[in-house]
Amino acid sequence: MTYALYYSPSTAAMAPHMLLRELGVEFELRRVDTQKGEHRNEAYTKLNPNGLIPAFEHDGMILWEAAAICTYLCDLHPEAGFAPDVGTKQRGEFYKWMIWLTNTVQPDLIGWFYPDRYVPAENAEQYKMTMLDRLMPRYAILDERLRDRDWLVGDRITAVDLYAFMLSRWTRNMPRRARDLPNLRRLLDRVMARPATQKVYEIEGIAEPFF
Ligand SMILES: N[C@@H](CCC(=O)N[C@@H](CS)C(=O)NCC(=O)O)C(=O)O
Repeated sequence: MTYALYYSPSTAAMAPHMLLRELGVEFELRRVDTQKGEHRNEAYTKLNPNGLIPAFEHDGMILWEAAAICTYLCDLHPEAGFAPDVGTKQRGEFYKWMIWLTNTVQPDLIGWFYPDRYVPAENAEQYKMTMLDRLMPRYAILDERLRDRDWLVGDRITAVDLYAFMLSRWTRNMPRRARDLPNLRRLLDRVMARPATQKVYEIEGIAEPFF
């Protein structure tokens, strides 16, 4: 079995990277230099035709979409418990949170980071503020969910917590941040303290602020 993760530091590759380290499996890390535009070159777009990071290879089979990669890895390593068992109610909740994070929270984050892809330059600042106004109630939903629990699904860490951590840290330089919400902050601290997370930060060379 060979796994390879195509990544660039501090991107959507982070949750799959964290999960691979949590699982303790062998994998190759292949850096794509986005500064040089390598994510748009012919070799990379053969792997991910969207020209986006990450991509993942498993014995010649290619996946893209960070949430799909995470869920697939959970399925390949059920013994590690990073997703509840298939067919359980908790698995249903796992899908709910994972899909909501990737199709509701993540697009608004992309809108914040790349307003020029959606509106003319003169409207960019206003568009970013609209994204921020949409994002913060979504982080409040996570915060409320965590009011009386340690993890988003069940009673142990799952891939959904890693994904929520990744998307929360994308707010670290915004005027309002996920870490300002106290229950969510506890989750971020808990995930940050894990050896797998520390290793990812070390290897990706991520400096403060951490989230
Ligand atoms: N929905 C995709 C989004 C991936 C994505 O937006 N990747 C960003 C980095 S965080 C990227 O490659 N950006 C380069 C670009 O847009 O040119 C996923 O979750 O895998």
